[in-house]
Amino acid sequence: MSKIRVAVVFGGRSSEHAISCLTAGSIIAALDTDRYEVVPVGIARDGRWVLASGQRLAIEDGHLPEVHTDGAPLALPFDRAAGGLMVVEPGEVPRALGEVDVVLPLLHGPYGEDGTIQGLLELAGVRYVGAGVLAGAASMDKAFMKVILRGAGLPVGPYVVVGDRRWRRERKRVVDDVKELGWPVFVKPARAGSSMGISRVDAEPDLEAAVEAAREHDPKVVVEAAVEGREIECGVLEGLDDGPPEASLPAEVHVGGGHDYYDFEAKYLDEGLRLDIPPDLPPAVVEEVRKLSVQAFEAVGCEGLARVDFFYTPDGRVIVNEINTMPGCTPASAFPKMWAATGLDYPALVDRWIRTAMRRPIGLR
Ligand code: G1L
Repeated sequence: MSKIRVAVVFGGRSSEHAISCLTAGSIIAALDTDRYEVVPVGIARDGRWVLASGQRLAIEDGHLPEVHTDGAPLALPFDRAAGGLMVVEPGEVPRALGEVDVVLPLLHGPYGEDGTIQGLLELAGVRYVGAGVLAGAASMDKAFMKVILRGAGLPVGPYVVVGDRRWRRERKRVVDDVKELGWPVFVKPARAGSSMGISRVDAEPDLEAAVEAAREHDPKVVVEAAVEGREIECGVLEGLDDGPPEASLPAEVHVGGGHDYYDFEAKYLDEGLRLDIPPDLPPAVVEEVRKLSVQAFEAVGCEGLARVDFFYTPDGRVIVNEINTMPGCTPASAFPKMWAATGLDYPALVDRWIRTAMRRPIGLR
C-alpha cells in the first residue's frame, strides 16, 4: 500500500509564526511514518513559500522543526539565502501542493484560518484538514460569527459592531450604543486571530483609545459586554462514518500567573494557564456545553475540528463566547488535552483529522 502524502503547511505571515512551527513539529512527530509521507511546507515571515521536501527534517522535543541543508541545521524562520530549499513563487503553489494527498494548514489569523488558503486549496483540487472557506472566514470574523451563532438560536452575549465608517462619521452614536452594554466591555479587532489589540474598558473615557488600538489590527471592531463567569472550553471533531460531530469532555480554564485574561502567552505558552478536565460542574451543565458545542460546529458549517469557548455564569447560564476552527494544538494545548481525557491521544487525533479530510470530495459539493 502506498503511503498517503501529507503536506504540513506552517510558519506564515502572522504574529503566531513561531507557534505554528512548534505545532508543525509536534504533528510531524506524531504522524505514523509507516502510513504517511510528510512533506513540510514552510511559509517564511516575508510570505515566501519554501518546500523542504527531500530534505531531512529534524525535530527536537519542544523545539522548532529544523530543516537540514547539507548537514547544517537551518532553523525556521527560513533563511533567505539558504541553499537546498526551493522557494516557490505564489503562482506555483497550487501545482506544488497538487502533488500531495492532503494538506494540514497550520496557519493562524489572516491568510491562514480566514478561508484564504482553503480557497487556494479548493482551486487546486487538494483535500485539507479542518474548516472550509466559509466556516474559516465566518469564524475568523467575530461579528459574522455572532450573527451565525445567534441565528442558530445559540446563547450569545450582548455586543456592538463598530464598522470603520461609523467610527469615523458617527462616533457619538457608537459610544451611545456601547454605553447600553454597561461596563466593563471588551474591545476586540473583528478579525485579528490572536489576542492582539484586545483591551478591557471599565469606563467611557477609555473607550476611544481602546477602539483605536483595536483598529490598528482591523478597521472593523467588536465591543462585547463583559460576561461574568467561569471560562469553559470544549473540543469538537467531525463525526466518523456519517455520524454527527462529537464533543470532548470540556475543560475549565483558570487564568493566573499575572495574565489579565486569556491572552496570547497564557493561551500558547502555557504559563499561567491551568486546565480542569473535566471541570467541577453539575453533569447537566457539562452535557449542555457538549450539546451547544456540536450545535455551534454545525451552525458555522465546520469540518474536521473546532474548539468552542463558553462562559458559565453565576446564575447558571451557559453563553457561547466563540468558535475557533484552528485552536492551539501543541500537545500542551487545551484541545488535545480535552481529547486525551476523552480517550483520543495526540497521534490518534491527528490521524482522525487526516482520515476525515481524506473522505471529503474534491471540487463542488
Ligand atoms: F489542520 C488543522 F487540524 F485543521 C489545524 C490547523 C491549525 C489544527 C490546529 C491549527 N492551529 C494552529 O495552526 C495554531 C493555533 C498553532 C496557529 Cl498557528
